[in-house]
Amino acid sequence: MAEIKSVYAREVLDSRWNPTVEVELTLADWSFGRAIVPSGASTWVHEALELRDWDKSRYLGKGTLTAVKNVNTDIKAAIEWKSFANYRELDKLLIELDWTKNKSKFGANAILWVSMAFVVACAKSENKAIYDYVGEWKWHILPYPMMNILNGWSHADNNVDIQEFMVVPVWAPNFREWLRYGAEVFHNLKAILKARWLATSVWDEWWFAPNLWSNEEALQVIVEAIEKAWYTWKIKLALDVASSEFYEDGVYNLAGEWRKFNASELCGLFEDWCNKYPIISIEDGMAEDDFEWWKEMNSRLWDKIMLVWDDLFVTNIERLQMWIDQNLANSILIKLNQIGSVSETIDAINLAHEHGMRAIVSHRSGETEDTFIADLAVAMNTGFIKTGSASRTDRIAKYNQLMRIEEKLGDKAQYGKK
Ligand code: 2PG
Ligand code: MG
Repeated sequence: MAEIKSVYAREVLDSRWNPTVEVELTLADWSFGRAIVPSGASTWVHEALELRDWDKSRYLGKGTLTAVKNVNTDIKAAIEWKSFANYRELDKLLIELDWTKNKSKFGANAILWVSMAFVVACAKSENKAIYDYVGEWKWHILPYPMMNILNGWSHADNNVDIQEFMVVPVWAPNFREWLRYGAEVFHNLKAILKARWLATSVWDEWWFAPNLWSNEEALQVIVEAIEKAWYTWKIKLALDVASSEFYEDGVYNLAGEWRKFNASELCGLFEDWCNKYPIISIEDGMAEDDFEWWKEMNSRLWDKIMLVWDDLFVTNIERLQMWIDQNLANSILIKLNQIGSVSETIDAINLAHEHGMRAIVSHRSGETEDTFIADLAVAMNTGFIKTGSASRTDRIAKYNQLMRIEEKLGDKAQYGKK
């Protein structure tokens, strides 16, 4: 049993200069845990509620003082000087106290901070690393890093329609080397863009966001950068299309290149790209409402690549189960703040794994120095982590934590989830 001595929340800032909340939690044995929750830009209707103040006089309405107050009053009163057998028991109480389906009473951000901080404190109390405390496995898989290096749509102000282009180093002896390959491609890409007088400033997840002639040109420049770094065949590609964002009434509007596609044509475009480029994963390829067509996309690409759903499943086991029952899912993106507690996140990963699906632990576009997701990916042996580009500390912090974990695991580290 772990007894909570104190819990305290304060407003801090995320990587986009928007407020978020940090929670500090101390157990009766003085073990201490701190957590900060990130925030998404391409959030979807089914996500748990991220509570904002909507007071326009502070941070353009994005203040988080209401959520802070919820932790420092109601949640504090309910959990201080109480003992919990584990984080599941604490999460259960918090979820019951909130009682809404999307955690809108306290805010998913308020509940998740407490849930994460408790896990961190309990791990300290048991003198374990977080991945060890959560995972309880005898062995651990280091995740392939899905490194986002070129972007468009809601994550940038350029003319590229597809939200994320990621490099995934796969042929290297260890995690540290995967990272080096990715970083070298990033620097080569910068040189290529610069030589063409294209923008090399970096955006939210610290990727490049140049204006290009087409979405395919993004794939071409990245492949060029991979070749220039001498990593052809050693690095694969992944896309987050986030297609719901440019879908309306049956039409996918790739406005940046002045082309409109119906679902069949868009599937055709993906098939073509998968034949021409080393793509191993496409996230949110079809719009959420375009149900018939994502069935079609599944039938065309299921055996070739990971078909990842983010906006559709929102780390929610009920939603995930619905699609599993219809045999329509092969991979899920996992974001703690989409569902709002550690135990529900772990349940979603377990459910995916039980059904032979891949689960990819992911950051949000607005991040912080918190490295919890690095431990979570190793704890749950997901084999993949998506946590941004090889630049700027909020993303690098996760990669650095994974290098620490790799070193600590020594010969217990395993590589190469198939
Ligand atoms: C996504 C994420 C992370 P956001 O769509 O997968 O890249 O973006 O946090 O804005 O939802
Ligand atoms: Mg996504």
